[in-house]
Amino acid sequence: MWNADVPDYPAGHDPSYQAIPFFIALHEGRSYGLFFNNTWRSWFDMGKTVPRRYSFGASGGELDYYVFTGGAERSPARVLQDYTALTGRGALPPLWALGYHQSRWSYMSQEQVLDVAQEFRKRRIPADALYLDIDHMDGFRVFTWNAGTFPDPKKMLDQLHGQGFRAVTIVDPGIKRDEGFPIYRSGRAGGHYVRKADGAELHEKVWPGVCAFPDFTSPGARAWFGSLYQAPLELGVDGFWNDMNEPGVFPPDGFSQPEIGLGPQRTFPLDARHAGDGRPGTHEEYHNVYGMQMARASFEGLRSLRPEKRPMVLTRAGFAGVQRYAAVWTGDNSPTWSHLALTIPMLTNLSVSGVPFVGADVGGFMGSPSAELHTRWLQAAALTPYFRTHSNDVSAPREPWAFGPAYEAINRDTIALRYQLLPYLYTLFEASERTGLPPMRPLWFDYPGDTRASLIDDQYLVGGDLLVAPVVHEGRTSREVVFPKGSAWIDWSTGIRHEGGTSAMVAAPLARLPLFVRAGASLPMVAAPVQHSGEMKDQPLTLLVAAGGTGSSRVFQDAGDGYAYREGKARTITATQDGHSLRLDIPPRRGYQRLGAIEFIGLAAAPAAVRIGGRTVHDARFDPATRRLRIVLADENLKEVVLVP
Ligand code: NBV
Repeated sequence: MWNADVPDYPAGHDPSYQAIPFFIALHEGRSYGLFFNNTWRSWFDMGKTVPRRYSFGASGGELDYYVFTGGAERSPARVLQDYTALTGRGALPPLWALGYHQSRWSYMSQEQVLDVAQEFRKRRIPADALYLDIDHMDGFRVFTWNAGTFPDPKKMLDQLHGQGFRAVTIVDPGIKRDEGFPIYRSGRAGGHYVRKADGAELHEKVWPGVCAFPDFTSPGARAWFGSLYQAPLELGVDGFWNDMNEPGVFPPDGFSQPEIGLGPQRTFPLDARHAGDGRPGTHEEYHNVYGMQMARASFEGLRSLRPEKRPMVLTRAGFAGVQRYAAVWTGDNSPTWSHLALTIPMLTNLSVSGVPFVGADVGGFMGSPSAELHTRWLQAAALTPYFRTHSNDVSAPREPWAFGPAYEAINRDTIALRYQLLPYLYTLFEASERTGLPPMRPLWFDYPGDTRASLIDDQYLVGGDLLVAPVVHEGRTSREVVFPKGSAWIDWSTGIRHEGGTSAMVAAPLARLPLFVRAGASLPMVAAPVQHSGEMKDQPLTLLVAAGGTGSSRVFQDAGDGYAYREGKARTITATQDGHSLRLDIPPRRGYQRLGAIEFIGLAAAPAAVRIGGRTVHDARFDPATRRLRIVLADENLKEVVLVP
């Protein structure tokens, strides 16, 4: 457990960008969890040295650990609820943060950024955010702009906002040691930098050249760094991206790729000094929390500078509890099929480590994916919590249209699927804030008793109601899907029902992401095409009801940003299915999207009649090809829909 900058990491490589010394055990359907509350370099030997025995330890600190028994249920969900009650839960992100995000290292000028934005709108491909990587800065000095290439950031940001885009800028921890740089001087004057063992300011090389580094384990340094967000906020920047915060540094005699690659990681000297929030200590003790404390400085700065909006912070490094401050992405992955496959276990493992808002760079960061790999990757990522395409400085363009018209059409549909299901994802994030349960889950998390399903790592669940089985191998047009025991699953595209405990080969032509809805579930969707999340509020909701099961589902609605929902300015619709009836509890509207339609899927045939409140509905439409029955609602005054077989 040692936060490390590991570009191009092979599968199974250890250590990685984040150290979260927590695991969930599962044995014969029963779970417990163990959290080793130790920030030093720690290790876990899971039956490697002595089979059937595990051990753990650290290079320093105390043997302080928590065991979560899982309560009476002994379930993974209960373990995670208890773990996140201790280490914190992810706050509900602003709605736009759950949309599609497009990034690259770097969009080099303000014209280029605006061109990309315009291209999205012209081609009617939905997107919510564009990212500005390190080249937007003046000589990589944080919180500055390159006056040559971004002469008028305010104007650019206004134009982006006018088209419904948000902008996210990168903020690295290294601050250029430059007497002419006011931020460097103000950090030094405040005594906010990490010091060497001999007390002198610590200097290491990163992008800007020689840098000093804020000591994020000091409350004063965090407050100071947090206050620096005022300038970009005033210009209109919407979100922020903390990179290189393991911390990763370059070799003293210049940057060379192999040396920041795998192997012993370049970071601060282990005897560098940190304030440790009142408990001073060495870098060896605080290395693993440096990144999380940076994300905290960013999050808390944004909370106090702009209290009416929810912060959007993305971080690369983190520790147990990072979920309180930021979304997490899995760093510099590669454009290979094995890296695509790896995203599922990586993201589900982060999720069950308490971090709900997670994603991997779509297409692989380290180079250029083939058109097919990119298309499949976009599909696999479309329902992951954080959905961003990003690539390095030498890779070919990777906007959704970059691979030609045939792929563009598929990519558009993939991103549109994300937007259709955004109300469902949003509902899951609201629940996650209260319960700690992640939107993205490995199958064993919800089905701990199903031994076969619990071994699957190329499928994932989104909440309890969606099962996603992406194609992660080249050239495939079908794949096997394992359906967890205890639920039946309705194929999103065909309406075909699969019983739990079975598996099936399903068709997966290039244009299709195999997707299944749990019978009994009711999912909120926006059926009409939107260009960004801001357009959703004007569209009615469609409730997608997977027939032939029982269950109760929620739909959470609020303003999409801000904190009024915590004072009750929100509404929750409940839909309960049992047998052939769907009961609805729809509180009065107060300006949220209205429920405009109900769509049943998984019906074997058209029902003989559809009744709402005892009256027969005459314009319900059944499509035998998809087995969907669509009922358009005149208003929200309904309590029950009955399908007469
Ligand atoms: O800022 C440049 C990149 C960034 O695009 C990437 O997402 C980070 O993971 N950054 C790493 C630093 C350069 C790595 C070679």
